[in-house]
Amino acid sequence: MALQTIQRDLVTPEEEVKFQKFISPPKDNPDTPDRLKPDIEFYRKLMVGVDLNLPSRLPDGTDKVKMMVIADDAPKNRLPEQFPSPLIRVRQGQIVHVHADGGQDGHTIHFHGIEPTPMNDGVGKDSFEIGSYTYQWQPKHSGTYFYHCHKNTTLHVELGMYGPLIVDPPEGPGYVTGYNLPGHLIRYDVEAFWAADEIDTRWHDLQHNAFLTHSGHDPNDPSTFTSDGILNDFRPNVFVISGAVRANDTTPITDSRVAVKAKVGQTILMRVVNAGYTIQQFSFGLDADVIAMDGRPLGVPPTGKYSAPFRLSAGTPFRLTSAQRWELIMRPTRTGTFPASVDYFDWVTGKKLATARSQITVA
Ligand SMILES: [Cu+2]
Repeated sequence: MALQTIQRDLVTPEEEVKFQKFISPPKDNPDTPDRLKPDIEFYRKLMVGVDLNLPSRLPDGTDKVKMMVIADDAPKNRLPEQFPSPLIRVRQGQIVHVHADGGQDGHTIHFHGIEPTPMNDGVGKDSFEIGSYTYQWQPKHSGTYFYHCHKNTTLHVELGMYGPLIVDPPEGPGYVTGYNLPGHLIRYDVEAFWAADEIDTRWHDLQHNAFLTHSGHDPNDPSTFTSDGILNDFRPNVFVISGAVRANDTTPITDSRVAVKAKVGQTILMRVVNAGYTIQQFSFGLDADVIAMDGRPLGVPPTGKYSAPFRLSAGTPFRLTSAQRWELIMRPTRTGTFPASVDYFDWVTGKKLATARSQITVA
């Protein structure tokens, strides 16, 4: 597909001042450079509180965790506030606008795996933190992604400021790009998106700039660093898949965001992302073809020229670290209830911390 090329001049000194790094809150709410008419638009408000109810009380008596999310902010038909943040779904080649309101605190949205211009990449330290801004980008590769705040990232992502991002091929939902001659399209009937994550409830009592340099100060002056953070000390005590909290190591999650239902003869597309900080080991009780990793289809030119899709036989585990994404195709041939699980391993010691179970029901 031919993508649109924008001819532009260099950023002027007047423009540049609006895009200064390390300014929190930003000096200005800059206009989007090279702004085009969008094919699709989303509205997001950064850092909105949502309670995550727990299936049982923690030892300290708490029965909910305060999450911070990137909420839908659409002028009409606004989605309820939710954890994880609501899906952004676009098609390859579309001009996408995401109108983001970061408020006075200054947040960002980074569209992980998308390749926009630097101003639209939403990496606070490399571009700028926003008050309000319209992110503009055009996805070149269909696949599985996620988006998240990239200010004080370690904390803000942990607090819940992330959401799933799907780039469909131009044919739209129901088709995924994967090795399949002649057109490298695979049709699927059932789609699931697992964002596995874990929560250290102590972190949710921190203020959102914890361990960040004080706003407005010289970011290179150590005397402005705060020491109220514990972000090297991660001891998760709540484990989730796509916002559904597991009760214990053995009870399957039946929440419809996680449990998969399909019929014999149907094709299941399983999208999986490690949205946490542990090493996550996934296992599915059906044979699966791994067709894509990190938003790039295996075996499909140009990016997959030197790779190939491969088969994982039922129950074969695979591990993902933070932000890794895999796409798996499963084609159940018999009825039954098949296990599906995530094991969470400590990011430093490698010790197993917990298991979250669910299932794939084939009728
Ligand atoms: Cu943030």
